[in-house]
This record gives sequence, structure tokens and C-alpha cells, in this order.
Amino acid sequence: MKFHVPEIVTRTESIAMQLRVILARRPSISVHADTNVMSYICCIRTSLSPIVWRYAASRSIQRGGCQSRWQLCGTRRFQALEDTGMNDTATVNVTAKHSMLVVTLVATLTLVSLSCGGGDTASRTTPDSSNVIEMSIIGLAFDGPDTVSSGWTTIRLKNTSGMTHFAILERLPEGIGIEEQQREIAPVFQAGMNLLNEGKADEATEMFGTLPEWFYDVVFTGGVGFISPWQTAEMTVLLEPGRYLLECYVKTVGVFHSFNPIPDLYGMVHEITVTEEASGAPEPEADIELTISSERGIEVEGDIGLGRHTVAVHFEDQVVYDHFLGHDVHLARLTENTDLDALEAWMDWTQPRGLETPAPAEFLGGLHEMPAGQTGYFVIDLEPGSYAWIAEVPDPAGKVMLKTFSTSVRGGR
Ligand SMILES: [Cu+2]
Repeated sequence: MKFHVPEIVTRTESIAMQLRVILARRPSISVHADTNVMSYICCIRTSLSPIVWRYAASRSIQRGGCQSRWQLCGTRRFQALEDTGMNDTATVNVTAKHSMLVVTLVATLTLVSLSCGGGDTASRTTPDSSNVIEMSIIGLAFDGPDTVSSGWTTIRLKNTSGMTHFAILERLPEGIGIEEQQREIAPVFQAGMNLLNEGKADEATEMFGTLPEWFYDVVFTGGVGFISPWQTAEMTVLLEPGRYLLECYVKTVGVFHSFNPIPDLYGMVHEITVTEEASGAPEPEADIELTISSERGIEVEGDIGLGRHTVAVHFEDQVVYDHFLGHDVHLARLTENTDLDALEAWMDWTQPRGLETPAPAEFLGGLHEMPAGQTGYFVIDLEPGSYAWIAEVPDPAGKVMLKTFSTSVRGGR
């Protein structure tokens, strides 16, 4: 038996996305999963978008079918507790009921002898004293530690999904966690986005006005910038103890990844607790200095030659633009086919095409917004070619937050 991850990820991702779209439009839906499917889902849970297996698992638990094999984790993700065995193939039938349209999606997938294992991953901590958090994106979910030490912290994010994603890091106000964010924030943004898609700007503004007061106390603390499929990117910031959320609000068919239309199930968010214990990890040393401000946009100093660089991003100031967010910086690789106007337009999520997959360029990471006066770091690895620094703001070029450059030699521009 052969196991080819890209095929499985792509196919299951496609199913998951179709599910999301169907569920967003048709709330009366059920997922039928038999025991074989449960076994299968357990075994490929690291490859399968959680929307399928979470829901299937919840159904199973409701039926009392696999109670001994599944538990509800702290982050309310279902997790396999023991090897349930496996089959060569499994079928997931998804049928929309109570509607004129009956949709059936069938996935017959082949897998290999993967070790299913107990996999106690509910409360992993960072792997070493350098305080690097190894995270991955699997389907439409983050996978990685949920507890880390405070101090200088690196988040290294591997995108094993077939879509562009990112991981903005948000420090949550006292008493607020993933549950509140998913209950009180994500649905409001989705409802507002739906109105914007219908051209109802005033109603959307009214909808965004229903955001709870605490939303404005969320502190955006960097996070890994946009990364295209199969890329790995990392960023480093100084973290104080507290509760944080990693979030991806890229959209697919108008649905934010951070919003899950199934009640009580989470979207693409991941809570991390930063403990009082400090890691003692050192502040990174940068060879490229990038300053970003609302007045002068993006300014870069240093030789942008080939190879690996650490970029220090200095947030000279910070403001809230029309999309409720501040400025940040991402790195995109440009080709002769890249449409810079489309890329610019893509950076505004309030537009129907904004942040909608697929992205109009290949993204290689970056650093999300931070408060004024703070500095964060991210790593780039340049091959010969053309690139753009670009901020996720409305009209980046008008704010001098789109800067292109080419590089062909080591240590030169
Ligand atoms: Cu995403």
C-alpha cells in the first residue's frame, strides 16, 4: 500500500471546503460515518481537514459508538486516544437533507500502514530551549503546541495544505479565550462579509458595530505572514505571559477560514497559553532592517542578496485602517504573470475578492502587525528572482507599502 500525502490532503481538503460551503448555505446536514470511517479518520487525522473528522467523531460519540477512542481536548478538538485499527479504504458520505438539493460527496481514499498510535498531543510544550514552536497547517487547521514559555518566541509554520494561509497572533484580553472569540467575533465578521459580498455596505457596518467591546482590547502581536502551499515560514516576537490565539482569516468561497459554520465547532484558530516561566531565548540578530510607518510606508536597509536573511521589522507607529487592522509586511515572489494590481486588491479582506483563495502570488511569509514601538523578526530565503514587500492593508501602494525588488547575487541588490 502506498501513502501519498499530497493527494490525500488535496482531495480531503477539497471535500472539507465543499462541506463548509454547503454547510454555510444549508444548515440541515448530517454526516454519516461508520466505524471503518472512524478508524480511517483516526489514522489520517494529521492529513484530513478537521471539519470532516471532528464532525464525524462528534456524531460517533453522540451515538456512543467510539466513546473509548475519542475525547474532547482542552481546545475542543477531538483526538484519538488509541489505535482503532485501519482499513485499506474508507468512504465518507455526506448528504444534505431537508433541501431541494441533495449533495453527496464520496471520497474513497487509499492509505498505507500509518501508525495510528495513541498520540497524546493535547498539551505539548516547545521542543527546546530556543523557544521554537513548530506548528503546521493541516487542511483548515493549525496543529502544534498549546503551551509555551514566555520571552523571545519563534513560531515556525509549515503549510502542508493546498491553500494559502497565515497565522496572525492575538493576545486576548483577561477572561477571553478561543470560545469567546469563536462565539462572539468570528460569526460577526462572517455575517458582515456576507453583507459586503451582497453590496450592503451600510448593513455590514451595522453588523461590525455589534462586535463586543473586548474585541478592541485584543493586541495583535505579530504572527507568521501569508504562506503558499508547501512553504515553511517563521517569525520571532517577544511574548508576555497570557492567552493568545493564532488565527487565519483567508477566505475560500467567501467563507473565512476562522469561521466554522457548524455550531460549536471551531474554525482555523488555535489557542496558546504563554506561561510565566521565561525561556531565556535570545533576541534574533537581523541583517535586514525594515521600518514600517503610516507616514512613510515600508523602508528597507541592508543588502538583500541571495540566501537566508533575518529581517527586523520596526513598527514606528500603528494605526487602524478601514479593515479594522493595522499595517504589517509580507513577502511575495513575483513572476512575469503576477498581476500587481490584483495582488494589491487581494490585500483588503473587506473586498469580495480580498484574501480569497487562490492567492494571486506566491507568498513566502512575513510578520503581522504589532503595536507601535515594537520590533519583530522573520526569516526569508531568497533565490534569484523578483519579489515584493507588501502590507495587508487597503491600497498598499498608496500607502507606500508595496515595494518590489530583484535579487541575483549574494550580498547585493
Ligand atoms: Cu487559512
